[in-house]
Amino acid sequence: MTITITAFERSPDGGKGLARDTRVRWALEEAGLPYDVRLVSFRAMKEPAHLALHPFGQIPTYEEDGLVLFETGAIVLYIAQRHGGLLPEDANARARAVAWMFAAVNTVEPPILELVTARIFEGDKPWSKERLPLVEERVRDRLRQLSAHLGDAEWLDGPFSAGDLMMVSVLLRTRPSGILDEFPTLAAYVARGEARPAYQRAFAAQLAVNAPPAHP
Ligand SMILES: N[C@@H](CCC(=O)N[C@@H](CS)C(=O)NCC(=O)O)C(=O)O
Repeated sequence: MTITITAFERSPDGGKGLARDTRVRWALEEAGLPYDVRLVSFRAMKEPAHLALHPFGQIPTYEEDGLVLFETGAIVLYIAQRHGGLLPEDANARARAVAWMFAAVNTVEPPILELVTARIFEGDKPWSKERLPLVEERVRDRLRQLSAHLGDAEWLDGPFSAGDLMMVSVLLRTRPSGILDEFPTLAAYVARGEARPAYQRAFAAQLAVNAPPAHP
């Protein structure tokens, strides 16, 4: 079995681990699966060879013995369903972990993506100063709710699961804005995720691509 994922040839975040290949790398590391990485340029992502793997011309993709997947939620779920450690055995607990995966990408990530757009791509627009506080407040609303739910718990629902993997990955994207640190409960939750050896390996692997050590 050979697993190949795609990742940015050079991530715009310069190696902060915010590009979405990191969450797939993390899942593969949690599952103990070796994988290859094919790096793609922004131009190559929009060319037919890559569009055949990913209809929206994005990264990451996942290839394994004739199977091609895109969408990180689907990729992480596929890995989690086939290998131990990322989903509970109990059927109800498993369904709840999957619900948290969807919550991460479908409820929490959208306002965070708006924030990234507002800060990075719309920062030079004349209306940006007025819009940004509105977008930030939408992110805070979600983070307040999530923080209240998490409370003193270590993870979202019992032991660490793919739901936490996706949620931590999504929350990491609020760090550059400073908003994550406004929520100490969530900042500590994210730090617990980052402290996992599998995350550390995933982070180091993407860093080696995006900020390779300088040679003397
Ligand atoms: N919903 C998709 C989003 C994929 C996505 O936005 N990928 C970004 C990198 S993190 C990308 O390829 N951006 C370049 C582009 O859209 O041209 C997923 O979770 O896989």
